[in-house]
Amino acid sequence: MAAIDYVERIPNNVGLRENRRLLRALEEWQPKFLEWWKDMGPEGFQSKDVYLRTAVSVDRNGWAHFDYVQMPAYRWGIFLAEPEAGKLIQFGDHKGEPVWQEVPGEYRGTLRRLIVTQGDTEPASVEQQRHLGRTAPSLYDLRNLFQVNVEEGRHLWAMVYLLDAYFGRDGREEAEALLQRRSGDRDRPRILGAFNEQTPDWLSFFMFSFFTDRDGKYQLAALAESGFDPLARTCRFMLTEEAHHMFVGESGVMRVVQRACELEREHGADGVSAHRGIDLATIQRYLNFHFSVSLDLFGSEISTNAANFYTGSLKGRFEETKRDDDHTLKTAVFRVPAIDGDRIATREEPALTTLNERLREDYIADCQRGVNRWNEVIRKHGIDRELRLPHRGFHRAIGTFADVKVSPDGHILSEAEWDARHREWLPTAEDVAYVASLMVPVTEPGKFADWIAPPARGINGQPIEFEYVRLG
Ligand code: BYC
Ligand code: FE
Ligand code: FE
Repeated sequence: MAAIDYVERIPNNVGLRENRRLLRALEEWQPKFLEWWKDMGPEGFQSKDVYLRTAVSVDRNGWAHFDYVQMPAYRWGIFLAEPEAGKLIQFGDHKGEPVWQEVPGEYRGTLRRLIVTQGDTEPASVEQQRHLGRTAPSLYDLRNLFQVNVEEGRHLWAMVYLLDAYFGRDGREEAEALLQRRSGDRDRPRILGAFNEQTPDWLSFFMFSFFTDRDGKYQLAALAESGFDPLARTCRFMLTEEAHHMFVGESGVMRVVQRACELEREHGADGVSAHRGIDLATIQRYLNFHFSVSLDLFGSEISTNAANFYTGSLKGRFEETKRDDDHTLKTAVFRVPAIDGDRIATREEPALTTLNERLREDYIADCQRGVNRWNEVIRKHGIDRELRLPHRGFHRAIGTFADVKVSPDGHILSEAEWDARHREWLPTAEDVAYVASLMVPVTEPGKFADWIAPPARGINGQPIEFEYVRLG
């Protein structure tokens, strides 16, 4: 009986009820997850009612479900996009074979590692954001933060499902380890760099959701092409949730930009901070930081790992099936950035080893579209300045640019030049302290902190002054 109860507590479309072994594994993992959520999830709001969207099924209607929920009672479930009958692998050495429903022995280690790396980022982001509830600029924003957090929790469930269902005992061990690493911990850090950085304030959170969740979009899209069908279907469903995270980031930054412009028009560029806004120069430095740290998440320009992922039909390109080529890339070449003395040039390389860079290029183009929309707001205020993505070599720690210093406009600098100027380009201790000083909670429905404009509309057709989180 307990097992049946439990099934009903995990919404799923994977036939959990019929799979006793998997059920037992998840049953053992769930209390540990909840323990982790209590320790490392949003601090201070666990018993508050939050107006959340819960996915209760993968069809259209499943999406429309909004209600007040206390976060620990959120129905973290396991959802895969619907299978496609007769689906064939679209790329790599196994192109044309039916997609796999089980893990091919030869790729077991590689696939597990990809899934663990993906899974590790999800709880990491929740840990990074756990203090932000205390300083939310409005109830609307507070609710959006929590929506993102519970969904990242669900993305962790999605990867744990794959580990438990397809990787036996070592999968179970990895599922445990995902709850044991901690963002920023010296001894047991999260796997990827950006997920050990701090998210100390809401401008960082919006930048993170815009830039780093967007890496999530591109990585998930590449994994959604995988020949391992359960992974592909899991990622396809996660992508639908990722869109909201990027919306939170893009609209959040846009509202900060809007406020900066309003204050600048009224009081001049130097008057923005006197009136508790965040000026465009500071926003630019935050942008530079989050963009560069997120670029590192794509790995090195030249990567045999990436080639092996592709050749093994495990991880494709963004929109693999829309590309007009042979989808094996054995003879193709691709130009990647390279350092040539004191300048940045390009070099032709076998396409297979450059796949990280290709994905990064698709990502950069997508980032640019968002930045253009921010610039549209600046232009509408009659201000003749722009936000810009820095050069891809700026402030990098992984790959070709890891050992050189590059300015935002793409020039290689000496250490001395870098030391003299990096304060213009990256958030300074003063910026961080100033932004921190703005982070006072605003909890009255319909009210917003001084440094951010209200959103254009509320959530799910509710008014902006709706009580999105009941704090009483
Ligand atoms: N930090 O061959 P290389 C998301 C390691 S975000 C630390 O160039 P590869 C989300 C690398 O592991 C999406 N280490 O890299 C967003 C390798 O180690 P080994 C997350 C790094 O393997 C917001 C070595 O350096 N998902 O979902 O081609 C909120 C050589 O590297 C880093 C994925 O990333 C780094 N930045 O590519 C919540 C997808 N970069 O082999 C969630 C799964 C590289 O020498 N992961 N290294 O021990 C992958 O596809 C690949 O592992 C990577 C790296 C693209 C990350
Ligand atoms: Fe996620
Ligand atoms: Fe996300």
